[in-house]
Amino acid sequence: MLKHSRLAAWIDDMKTLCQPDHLVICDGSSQEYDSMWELLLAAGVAKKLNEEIRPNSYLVRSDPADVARVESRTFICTEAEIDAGPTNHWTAPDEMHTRLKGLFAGCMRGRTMYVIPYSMGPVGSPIAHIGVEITDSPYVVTNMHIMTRVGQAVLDELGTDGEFVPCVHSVGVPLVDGASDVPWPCNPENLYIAHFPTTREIWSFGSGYGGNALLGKKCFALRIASAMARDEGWLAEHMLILKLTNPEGVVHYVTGAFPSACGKTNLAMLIPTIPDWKVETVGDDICWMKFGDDGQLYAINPEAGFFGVAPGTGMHSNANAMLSLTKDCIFTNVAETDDGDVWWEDMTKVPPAHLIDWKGNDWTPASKEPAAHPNARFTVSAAQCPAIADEWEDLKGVPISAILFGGRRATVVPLVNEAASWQQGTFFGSIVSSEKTAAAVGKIGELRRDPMAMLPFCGYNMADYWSHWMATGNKPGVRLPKIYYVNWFRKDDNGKFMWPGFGENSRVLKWIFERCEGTAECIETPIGNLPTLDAIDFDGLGLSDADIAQLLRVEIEGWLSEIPLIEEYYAQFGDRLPAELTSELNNLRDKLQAAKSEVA
Ligand code: O2Y
Ligand code: MN
Repeated sequence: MLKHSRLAAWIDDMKTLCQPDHLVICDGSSQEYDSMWELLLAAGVAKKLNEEIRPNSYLVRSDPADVARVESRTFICTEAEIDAGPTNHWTAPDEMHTRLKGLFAGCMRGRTMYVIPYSMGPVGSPIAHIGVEITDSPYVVTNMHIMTRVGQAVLDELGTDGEFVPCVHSVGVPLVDGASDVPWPCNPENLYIAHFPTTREIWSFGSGYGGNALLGKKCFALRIASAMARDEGWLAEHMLILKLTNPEGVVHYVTGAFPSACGKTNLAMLIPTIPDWKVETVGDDICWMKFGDDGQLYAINPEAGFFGVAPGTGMHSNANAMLSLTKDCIFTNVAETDDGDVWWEDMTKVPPAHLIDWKGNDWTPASKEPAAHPNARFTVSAAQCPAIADEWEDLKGVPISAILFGGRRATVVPLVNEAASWQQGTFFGSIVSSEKTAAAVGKIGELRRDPMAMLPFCGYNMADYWSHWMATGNKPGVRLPKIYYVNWFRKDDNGKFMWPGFGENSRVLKWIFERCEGTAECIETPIGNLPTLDAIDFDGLGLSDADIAQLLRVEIEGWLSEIPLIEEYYAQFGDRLPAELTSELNNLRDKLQAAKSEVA
């Protein structure tokens, strides 16, 4: 018996609409988790991996038409189109509700409706929020068990009238008149991932994959939460959270926003190459920050697990991720080895001689297609990460000293620069750009602007979101984090990466740490504060003085040629663009021109 009458009424309404054969209120137990796998094994979509090698772990193969988030079918439904802004797909709420109600009518016939009460963030944290996902996918239930906190404790926290975000999901394939099921039901022709920021609800139809279906993640923790954060004066960001400890035991917590496939999970779990420095993980993807009584921003990771990209992950690139994956994992769309384990590109230098690929076909190193889908995923509890920080579930969150923005830029953007103010930092965040990736459907390799790495995840007009950042910086009595723009992806004239990245990024983190402590040197430039040439420890990297100068220089011409591109990008936001951004852009132009005439 549910004691929350609004929740009970909503479940009744959804049951009437979707007409499932059965209804289950999920309790988050291990028995429930195991029973979902029994269903998925029987359906032929999952395979239990070799218990000796990878205990209690499963491989799932999705339909090849359902392998990634689909931005073109992701909608922000506000009354006025302008409130969704030019970077989101928009439909009016009434129109979308009508369309969805038509699709959801009877969509769960022949299936079970699972009701998943879940907390984003440790249950009881003042920074956490609660959602309830209704789904007809047992695969979603298993993933939600790992990625969020599910069960009775959440219902207890909700009490009789607590706030929750209602999230409805269906794979969109009713089983009518005893029709037989397929291993991975989905309905890509009728795909909708619809968000209603005003009424704070989410409806998703037609996909069973990742961000489209695990509605606590991108849909709630970013799109809906960003609108909640705007209304309530906090920040919901697409950021990792890491704990950095120096050899003396002093700690700073750092967040970082990077577009998909820029090595965010690797940075969150980095093993420093500099002696006696320690990096520990608080979160790898999403960060919610609220002001504490002391005026500092405190952050939690609203998630309980990692839904990481498998290809590219190996002991060489992210040992902590690999060591997290030894047991109790879900692998989706990776390849299967002959001894019943998993493999993906770059997991090992030498691929196995034979595999079953993500589509279920024989594969050898001579095969033309990759063995794992480029967006293949692992799902694993964050608690299994050897680098997880003790305080990762601290109810009050961790105080943030620095915020990083970064993209994948071959030219212009230096290795690191520090914003001279919160306003300049917000400007840097607004102009982040990166190459397109496999996590989003589209052409791989193209460059796109991805402000604050929130382009696909901002639940309202991006320009209003920037205004919210500006307002956050103007709150009286706050002690704001410093903001940095980093770029691990500079290339030299021969197209070779100039910076080794991975564990060596700790050298940049050290400089940032020391800036927070007030002990590291910098020089003031038109693009903020740059490290002096000897402020970062480059010893042993084999970089020449010219390389270092190149990594840390202000490319005046390059930045000047970016300005019209930024202007053009900003123009789409019309008068919603905060005046502070125009003023930052004008300041940058003036300072670059002054620096240019000085050099000349
Ligand atoms: O393709 C998907 O459904 C997942 S996308 C994703 C998953 C985990 C973390 N980040 C992302 C992303 O696209 O930023
Ligand atoms: Mn992400």
